[in-house]
Amino acid sequence: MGDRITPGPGATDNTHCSLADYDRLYAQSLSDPDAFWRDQSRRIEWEVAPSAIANWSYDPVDIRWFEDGVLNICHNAVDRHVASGRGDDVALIFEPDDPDEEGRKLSYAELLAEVIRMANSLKAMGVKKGDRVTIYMPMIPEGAIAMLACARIGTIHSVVFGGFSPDALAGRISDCESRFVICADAGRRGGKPVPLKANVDAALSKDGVEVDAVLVVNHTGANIAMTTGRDHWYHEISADVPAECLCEPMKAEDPLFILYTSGSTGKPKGVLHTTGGYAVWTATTFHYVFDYKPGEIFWCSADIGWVTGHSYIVYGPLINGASQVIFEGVPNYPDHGRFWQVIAKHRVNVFYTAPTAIRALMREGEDPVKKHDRSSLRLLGTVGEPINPEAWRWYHEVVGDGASPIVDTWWQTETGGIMITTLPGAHDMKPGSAGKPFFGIRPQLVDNDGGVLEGATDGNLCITHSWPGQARSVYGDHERFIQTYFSTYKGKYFTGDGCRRDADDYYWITGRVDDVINVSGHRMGTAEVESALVAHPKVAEAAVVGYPHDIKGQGIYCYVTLNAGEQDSAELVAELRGHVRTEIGPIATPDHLHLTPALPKTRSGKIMRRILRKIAENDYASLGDTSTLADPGVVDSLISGRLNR
Ligand code: 6R9
Repeated sequence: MGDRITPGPGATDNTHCSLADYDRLYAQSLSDPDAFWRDQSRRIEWEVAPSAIANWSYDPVDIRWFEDGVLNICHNAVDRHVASGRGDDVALIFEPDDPDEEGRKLSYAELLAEVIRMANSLKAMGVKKGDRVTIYMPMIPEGAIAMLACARIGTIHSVVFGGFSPDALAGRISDCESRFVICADAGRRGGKPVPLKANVDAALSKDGVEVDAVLVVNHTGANIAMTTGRDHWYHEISADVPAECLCEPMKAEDPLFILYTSGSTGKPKGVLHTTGGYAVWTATTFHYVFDYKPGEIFWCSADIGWVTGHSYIVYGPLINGASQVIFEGVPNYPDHGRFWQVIAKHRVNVFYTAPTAIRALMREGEDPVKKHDRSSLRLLGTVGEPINPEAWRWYHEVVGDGASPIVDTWWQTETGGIMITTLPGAHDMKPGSAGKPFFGIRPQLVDNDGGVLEGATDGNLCITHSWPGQARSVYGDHERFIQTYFSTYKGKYFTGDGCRRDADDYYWITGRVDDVINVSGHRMGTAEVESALVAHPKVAEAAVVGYPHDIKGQGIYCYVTLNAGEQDSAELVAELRGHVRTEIGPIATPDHLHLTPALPKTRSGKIMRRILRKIAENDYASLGDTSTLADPGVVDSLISGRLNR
């Protein structure tokens, strides 16, 4: 059942939610969801308060929350704090990549002025309500400002992670028929430039990818090309825009954003979130899970290119009026103490990061941590992948000096916000377990045939009832939304994760059960990497699997067969790894590339991935039944190939 750790003395004083509160609120959220969510919806300032609360069905799939409510989420994240006299409170504390460079702080009043400036610049470029705008930015305040500006004028943002390649960017621009791009000249990460505008140019040079306008923020002064008529410098176009811009009234179910995420098949899906339910969900989860109190400093080290950045850098914290750090850099530059130095410098109270970062820093020992003052920390959080108990303990004992509770928050791009976690004032923690369902969440474990499993057991994790932050569709392909999430187990949302429930009703996520691998907390479809590989002229066939990796959680293992006449060589291996990197982005770079004369196939020609996974894991004893293989000899040659690398 795992160890049980009770938060230390003082750690749970004065929290928003005790165990008795949790039990009462959770019970109410199940027995009377309308009353519960009507109460929570008051965290939002509505132009028209909703009278309808939950209105959803999983068969057929049609999800609506707060349907007749009207609001603007940017108003809730920015304007309302200024209007209520808190305009001088700090909203964003920008910490640049280079610690010697001066950062900057934006108050809520300054943030409002910046958002208006960006919103009016977008309008000046011809952007209108309902348009899709692609945002490809470094981790600078303008990234969040661009998202808020879109929300303000009712356009749908699609943020693409700055580490994605021009090809990946092009695919995401054309899939949602985005006519506008917001980017920076370049970004900086770990002392190296990231050529964002050059990547945009490369993406837009591809056939069929065309936009009306590109808005370029000058961040580093890089030497870049500007296409006349299409590209606009932000500082120029914004110089003479009006200083006012009304918030567009949005219906609760109007789309807010699209975010592309990898699935088990085909190209990435544009997960669609709408306005009202997402606002209520991010506001409520941020309040309870991070137990935020006015005046505290919050820091989520994610990138705005992932859902964590959307929900817990932009919308959740800002709707709650929080003060937070936006960090451009990486954990190991200029040295392995960088995270802890930032925590000391800005007196961070709540820190939210990924297990992969914790594991990488743990390798460097305690000294880089102990060098910096972490006495401001009150609460630690993790997200993105299962955290191994050893890393959990290091985070708790070394980083948090045993004093700060940890919230291990399980959720997904599709869930919009945190779904399973302990609450700091309510629950004991178990290293490696995310904990308990958040309000309104009904997890269910099922076997492969959909049979419901009760009690302490292992199974496939489904959610049986909708919650306000749930994704509503896949952009432009509702059928794919239904197929992906609601058809495996009819009438239930299937998460794609495996999970164990223990006798204390704690949930332990065991990882993906589909063909999605989780590399450093980033989702990668094996099919995406395979299609990048087979696009190479020398490659005949490819099969990609995940395998356990000390730092990244999972690594990418690629089996590749070459076209007739091509020779296996170290140069070719390097070339193919580089090829995947260029096609998708650095996060997709294969860890192992195994050239093999053949892949193990059934007689019907299906690649037996189960065997490939075992070989990648160096686990040859339990290959299971190989009798259905067309050519069992392939397995021996794969094993000797694995051992030689
Ligand atoms: C927020 C985010 C979602 C997948 C999810 C699961 C894994 C996320 C986790 C976790 C164990 C946690 N995951 N948080 N696994 N414990 N606390 O990461 O969204 O990028 O869509 O990934 O990440 O496998 O299904 P996303």
